[in-house]
Amino acid sequence: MTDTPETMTAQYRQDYRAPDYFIDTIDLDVQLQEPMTEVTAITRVRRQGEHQQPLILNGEQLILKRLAVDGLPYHSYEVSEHHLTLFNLPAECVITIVTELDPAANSALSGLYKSGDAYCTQCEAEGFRRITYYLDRPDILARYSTRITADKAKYPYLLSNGNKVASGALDGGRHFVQWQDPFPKPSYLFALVAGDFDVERSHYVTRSGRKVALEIFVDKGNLDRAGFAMESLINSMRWDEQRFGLEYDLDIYMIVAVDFFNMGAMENKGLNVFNAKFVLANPATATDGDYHGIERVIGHEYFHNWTGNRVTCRDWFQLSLKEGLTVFRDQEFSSDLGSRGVNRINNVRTVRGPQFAEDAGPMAHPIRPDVVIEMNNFYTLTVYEKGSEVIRMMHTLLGEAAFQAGMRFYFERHDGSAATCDDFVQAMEEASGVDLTRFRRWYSQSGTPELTVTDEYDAASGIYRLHVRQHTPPTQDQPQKLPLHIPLDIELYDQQGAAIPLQYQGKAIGNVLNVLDAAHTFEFEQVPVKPIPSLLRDFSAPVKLHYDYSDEALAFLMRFARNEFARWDAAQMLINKAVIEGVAQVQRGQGVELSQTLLAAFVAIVDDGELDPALKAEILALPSESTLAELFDVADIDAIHQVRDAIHTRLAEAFGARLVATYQSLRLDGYQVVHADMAKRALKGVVLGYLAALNAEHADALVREQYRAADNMTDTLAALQVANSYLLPCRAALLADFEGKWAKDGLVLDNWLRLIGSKPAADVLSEVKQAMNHPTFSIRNPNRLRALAGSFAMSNPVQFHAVDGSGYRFLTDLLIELNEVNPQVASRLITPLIQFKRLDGARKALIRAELTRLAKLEGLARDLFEKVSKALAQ
Ligand code: B3K
Ligand code: ZN
Repeated sequence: MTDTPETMTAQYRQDYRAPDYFIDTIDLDVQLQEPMTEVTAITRVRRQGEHQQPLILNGEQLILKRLAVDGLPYHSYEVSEHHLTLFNLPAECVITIVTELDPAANSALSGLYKSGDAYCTQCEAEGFRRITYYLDRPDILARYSTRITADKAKYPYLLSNGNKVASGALDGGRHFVQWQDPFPKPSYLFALVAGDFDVERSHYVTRSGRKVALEIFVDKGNLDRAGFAMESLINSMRWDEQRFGLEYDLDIYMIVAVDFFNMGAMENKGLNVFNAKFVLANPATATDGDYHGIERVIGHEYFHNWTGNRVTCRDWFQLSLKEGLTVFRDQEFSSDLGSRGVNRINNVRTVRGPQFAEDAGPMAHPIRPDVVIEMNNFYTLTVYEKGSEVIRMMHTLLGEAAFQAGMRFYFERHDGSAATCDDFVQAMEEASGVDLTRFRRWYSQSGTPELTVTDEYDAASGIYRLHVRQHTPPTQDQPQKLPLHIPLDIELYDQQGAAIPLQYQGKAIGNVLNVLDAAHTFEFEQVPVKPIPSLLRDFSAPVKLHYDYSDEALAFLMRFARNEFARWDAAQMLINKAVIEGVAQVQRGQGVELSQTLLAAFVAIVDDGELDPALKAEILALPSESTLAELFDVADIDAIHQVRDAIHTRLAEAFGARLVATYQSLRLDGYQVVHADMAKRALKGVVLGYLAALNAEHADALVREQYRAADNMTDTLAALQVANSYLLPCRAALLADFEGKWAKDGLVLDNWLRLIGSKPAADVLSEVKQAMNHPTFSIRNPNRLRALAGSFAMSNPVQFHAVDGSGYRFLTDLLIELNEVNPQVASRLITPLIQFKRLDGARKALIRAELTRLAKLEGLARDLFEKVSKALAQ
């Protein structure tokens, strides 16, 4: 990397200017050949208005071979490391640019690169400029035609966006295919793939009768793993018609699964490129979680066809316009097809854990950021997950019917164009008549708001009052905060667990209270007894809630709340209270004591014959250590670990003989990917963990047996996870057996790498380093790297934060190597090193020293530079 300081400068949202030139069409001719690929780009360019500005095209790592304007060689230009600038152009012209590039040398996996033997592309956010010189910004919408030429034997499939319009054989064993995309699109949605694949084919007839060919391209020999992805694609197409009234618009939809990919998948028009992890699955190789992930990501990319592709983003600061909305849509898809409660719980875990941590760290930003150095750094939990929560709040405030009216209005107004977040809110507001003035602040304000609720009950008048105060603590990017419009969903219960109707001034009112100001009091009439409130039901806003619940009240809600999420949430709060008290006890040198109320409430969950086993599993699975760390100003890593462990053991003791009985009752004959069975397997895994806490010797036998008898990857991995977390005697043998079976299958081996990275023992780093020598491991493959190094850095807090600094040093050394190879992946892995605000002074000092070492690195990539400099500014 030889980034000049000039490229480290920040871009500001406020500085947006409409482009000086438009590009209406682009004809690409891509000659794939070794070693250099030649790209000819012919664009029709139109000056926007009267001005003398030059045309400044973006380009990186390209060799310019030829430049012509209106067919004649052109000399009035300048080339620099990042630009091609053309002077004195006529108002309208045709520009021909011939460039060369080297895909095999592209380990950053942005632009055109090689994944194994195949060529593929990744252009979002700014990868197209690594293919040709172009106005590489999302508000330039052009019609693309793409001709690809390559060796026919090595690359029988040549794919691009849109419809195939011509193909044929050429001399020298080469062939070509010509594609035409009828929809104008921004360059980030361009894609090209060339390779030899097995193809899973099906079709879908849209509700207006268009027959769409569906094709999923996988590596040779993987056809038996493509069926579920196809099923998910068909389900997505049907669901989007039924719930959003949106239909697919081309005659073909292609998905290509590749091994080398920086993130999950990419929604290129008509030609999605996917990380193979989110396509390939069969019972022997994939867990229930993997199946869920495939359904979600296939849906997500498909839903982008309308929210992202038909209506795209004006500039990258508006990213949440497409991402927050599309995450909301994929969450609804998963919830309509599976369990709404369980999906909500898992989405909330992500927001409360890693997203809140992002808000509290040096990268804090609003869902619509104001300032960016490297755009790839803003594909964040804030833009995606909190972005989805913001859409969900609008859905809560408007209701489904008005929200859908807003969606229709949004498409009527903006289809075929590049829009802003404001445009979206405006459409929702106009279609519904709901005033969203204050709500808009969610787009500009960063950080996690905190709601503090107190209450009072007057028995004589039957009046119950809720006093709600909101406050958003300052974040690194924004010291001043304003009150937001927060929908607060509540319910009140009497002592028998019956819901008390909400009434004010003689009229029934809905469950969603509008908190608009810093302080607000809500009054409810005809409340017969002092109620127990269920607050922030369904996590109706991405905020932290403070209400002084007693253990008894939480146990009550775990039992009586009418909503699944609220029951789970009450259990979380009960555990959180116990962890806060437990850490204080441990710090005073005492043992961890749990209240009888807590123990009885959890025993009642195990005993509840009516409860969906999936929800049971969610309630019994304790919050992760990193989520618990968010409860403290200074997080005592070791004490949190110790207390969480102790709670787990106390609960196991309280469950006692119920555990074996439950474990045995969850046996299944045969493997099916259906909710009822997935639920049982999830609960079985959680129960096996409790059994290990109770009696390691017994668990060792059970784990060995489960591993031996398993006919699916979920049960296999559940056994391995317990063996690993409790360091059972069988650990080494089972891990070795697993490695022996799957040594050549990267995706499955990732599970093994994750187990190694999360080994809860002081020698974990030596095992990690050894695994890096595994023939299937490569620092160039993001999946392998994330599985091994990511699990160590993000899911093994005690070892990663070891007080000798070995974890920090290991990660920093790796980042230095990755800085050259793949800065985008490096920039994701650095997260646990920059979020050090809650650590103690000694650990902070160790981390600062490592970050300083990185900061001094010559040729530090922009991606890392942005994060390291912000972290050190803390
Ligand atoms: N839009 C892509 C993400 C691109 C990330 C670029 N660094 C996948 C998605 O959100 O659907
Ligand atoms: Zn997306």
